Amino acid sequence: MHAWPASEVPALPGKGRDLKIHDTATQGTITLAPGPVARIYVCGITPYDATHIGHAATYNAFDLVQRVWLDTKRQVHYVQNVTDVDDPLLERAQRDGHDWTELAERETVLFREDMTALRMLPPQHYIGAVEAIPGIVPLVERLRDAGAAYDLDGDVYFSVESDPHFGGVSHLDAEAMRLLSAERGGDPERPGKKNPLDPMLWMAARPGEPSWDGGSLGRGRPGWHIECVAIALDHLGMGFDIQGGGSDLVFPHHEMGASHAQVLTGEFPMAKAYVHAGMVALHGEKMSKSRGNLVFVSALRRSGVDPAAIRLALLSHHYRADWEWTDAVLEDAVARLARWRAAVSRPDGLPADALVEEVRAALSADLDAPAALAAVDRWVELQLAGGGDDESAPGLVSRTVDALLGVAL
Ligand code: 5CA
Ligand code: ZN
Repeated sequence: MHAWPASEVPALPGKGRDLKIHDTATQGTITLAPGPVARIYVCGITPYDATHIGHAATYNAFDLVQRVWLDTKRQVHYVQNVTDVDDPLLERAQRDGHDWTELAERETVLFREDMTALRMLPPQHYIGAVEAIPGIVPLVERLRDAGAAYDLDGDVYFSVESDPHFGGVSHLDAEAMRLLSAERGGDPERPGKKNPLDPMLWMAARPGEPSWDGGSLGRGRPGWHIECVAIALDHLGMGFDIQGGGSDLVFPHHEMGASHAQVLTGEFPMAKAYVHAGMVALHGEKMSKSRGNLVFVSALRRSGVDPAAIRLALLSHHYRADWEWTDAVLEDAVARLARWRAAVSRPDGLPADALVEEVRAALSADLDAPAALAAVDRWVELQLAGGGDDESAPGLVSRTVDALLGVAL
């Protein structure tokens, strides 16, 4: 699949700092010092509805990661998937009488437009589950041949007991895992499984559902976790820097994915850091396609909201916080954007070298975007109150805000 166009990232004077980031697996903050090419995998959308503010907030967090790395003069190798075949997509298409491929294609097009408008940097590899199937099948065969997967009425399950590190991403107890598994696509109640938590790797073809040639597995379609593992290993290899997604992916998705990869390769860990964004709520509940309490990025754009204001609204919350979308959040962002634009449109201003370092310091410390905004706010207030005579300052502030925060002033 093709991704979306990249907006240019201005180079800043000097060099940024290495990223310190909270890692779910070690339950602490670690300093990542990637080589010249930093590697990141971020779980993509299941395209059965438009991009909502919750999605955008999660992708914003990982966009900041890349901007921090680029500022350290590294290259970034970024991979993202599209879960373009899965139960929720098929169910939605069936419910609405649409062709599932057309639904997936339409929503993926819209997602690309939203990401472009929000100035999110595109992945180098943007891979659909369907196009990944030829790479998934041999992985499932290998797991089965190694005794880490088993057949149940034609479906193939991964045995969580085959990974000595299983549980090391989420640190949940068995009961919590069972509940989350049932809630998030698993089938802990299915009789015949070796362990109720075992996730499906390959689902045998069901009548009326799409299916693909699975070689020795028979016709069917891939499970959700192995999809991301196959794409990540194919394009990044083991030991990449960050596996990213929202906190609703900690279990089972990222736990299972790590186990699949570790059993397949015999290496540990799959990713140096497992990074999770908090959940955005609307009217007191997590914004979710299944609940339908959504604010769409595309709807805001259509109603005339500047995407830069949406981006500032996302940035005004720490990525790890759970937060609530309200009209006031957006109004504050619109007002902030206007102030910032007024401040940088003056011909000269207060020297801004210290501000560049403050923004760098804030973002490298576990992506503290609210602290970065506060630093810019301070410069802006002084600038609007009178400013100085440094002709290069307004341009430097614009470039800093663009390069590190993805906001075009
Ligand atoms: N296709 C899978 C990942 S492989 C998936 O979870 N798709 S999704 O469309 O449901 O979500 C896409 C991304 O948005 C995931 O990282 C998910 O954790 C994140 N996300 C979903 N809802 C919210 C929310 N309310 N707030 C923050 N992030 C969210
Ligand atoms: Zn994923």
